[in-house]
Amino acid sequence: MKLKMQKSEQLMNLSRSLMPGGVSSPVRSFQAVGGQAFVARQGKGPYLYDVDGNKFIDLVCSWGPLIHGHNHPRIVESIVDALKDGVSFGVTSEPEIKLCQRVIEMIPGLEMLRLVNSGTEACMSAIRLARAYTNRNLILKFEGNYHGHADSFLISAGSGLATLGVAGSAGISKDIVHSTLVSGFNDIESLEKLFSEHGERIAGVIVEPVAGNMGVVRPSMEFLSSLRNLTEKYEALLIFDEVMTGFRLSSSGAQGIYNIEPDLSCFGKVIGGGLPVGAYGGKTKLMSLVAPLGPMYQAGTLSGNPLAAAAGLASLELILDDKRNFYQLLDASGAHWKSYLEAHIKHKSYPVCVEQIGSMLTIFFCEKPPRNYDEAKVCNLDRFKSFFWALLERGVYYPPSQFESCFLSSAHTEEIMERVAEASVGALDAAFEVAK
Ligand code: KE4
Repeated sequence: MKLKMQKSEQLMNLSRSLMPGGVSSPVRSFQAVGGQAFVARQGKGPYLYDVDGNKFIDLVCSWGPLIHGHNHPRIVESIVDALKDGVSFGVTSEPEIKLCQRVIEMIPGLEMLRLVNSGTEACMSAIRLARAYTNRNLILKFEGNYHGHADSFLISAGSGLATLGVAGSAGISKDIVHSTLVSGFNDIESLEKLFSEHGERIAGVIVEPVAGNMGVVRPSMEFLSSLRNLTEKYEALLIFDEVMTGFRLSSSGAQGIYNIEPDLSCFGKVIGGGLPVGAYGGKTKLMSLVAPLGPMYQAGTLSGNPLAAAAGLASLELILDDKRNFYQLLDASGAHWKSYLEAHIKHKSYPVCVEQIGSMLTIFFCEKPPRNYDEAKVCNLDRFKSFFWALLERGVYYPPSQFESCFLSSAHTEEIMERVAEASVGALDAAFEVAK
């Protein structure tokens, strides 16, 4: 059924005259899938409503933060309560202390944390700290990983850059490019080679412990343990970017699942409950270099904002209310959807595969689950585009990019997921029908 998009079209025309591409973040332009991006009006539980009255089951959930769905009453209440005391103080407030305390309690080995306003800020501060601590210059990242839009990261990055089909960004100075080494994700050989050539000059390695920004790509255990061993051997810092995976894959993120303790961790998304929060942290020995204690400067007008901290705290406390069951239900939703899809894909012999871990899932339009960015890039993007629109027309909003992950929430009940499963199988058939 063709979607009504008149109001979205009008608003996006106005928006395009005011903001680049009419968006505050590129992926929202739907540029990778063509067609008219919709304008959101309201979110409620698993649903997103647009300004034309269309109602979608939301599989994006604001790109990860909304692990309890839209407008969970407990999170709304925490924001309203905090609001009664004020929106911002510019001095420490109790909500930010409590949020830090909660995050530190939930991540084994974490001793100290600094709150910032985004995942980008968390990751850029973590690499600055690695350079400050080691007095070295080089940072090593992985193809297809995305750590936000700080200069050092916009080299062979995933997420929005992959979505737009660009490897890097204009405006990055040459010396920044030369200070960032890039290795293949899951490629131990290339990692060992880079360390043997540059090891003594590497300040830190930053990695998405489970990659979500080329679509979901699991690490091999050997890859993660090689990372830990090599960084220890060469005394470089290992930084886990858990902005996406933190508190999504388990109550202690991906590091809890793979049982590897990084030197620094970056968080975001879930710990803000939908409001702007990022954080980076590690042992006190490292964090004591951060101003005002030490020589590494980092600051932020609205860092630790009391409303955002209150929302993040409520988000974590909802998880802790029954964390075992919380993740079991989320994981089951993802697993059931995956097996339903795989049965249909097998039955129809579609060149499609599904990668899923917990409540993160990607449907790849290629034969086998990618193990790295090169393998993800061979996906059939035209087929993906037809699938995206066929699914949207069936009332399900899937991420508008092959190189992103779906995010499920506790609001995605069994009944909702049955509808998602039916619609996604129908959209696959439609996408392959079109191709005939
Ligand atoms: P932000 O600066 O967007 O809050 O976080 C950057 C970031 C850092 N690390 C990881 C692993 C991330 O996934 C992100 C941001 N994720 C993307 C979606 N894949 C945000 C969506 C967008 O850019 O609009």
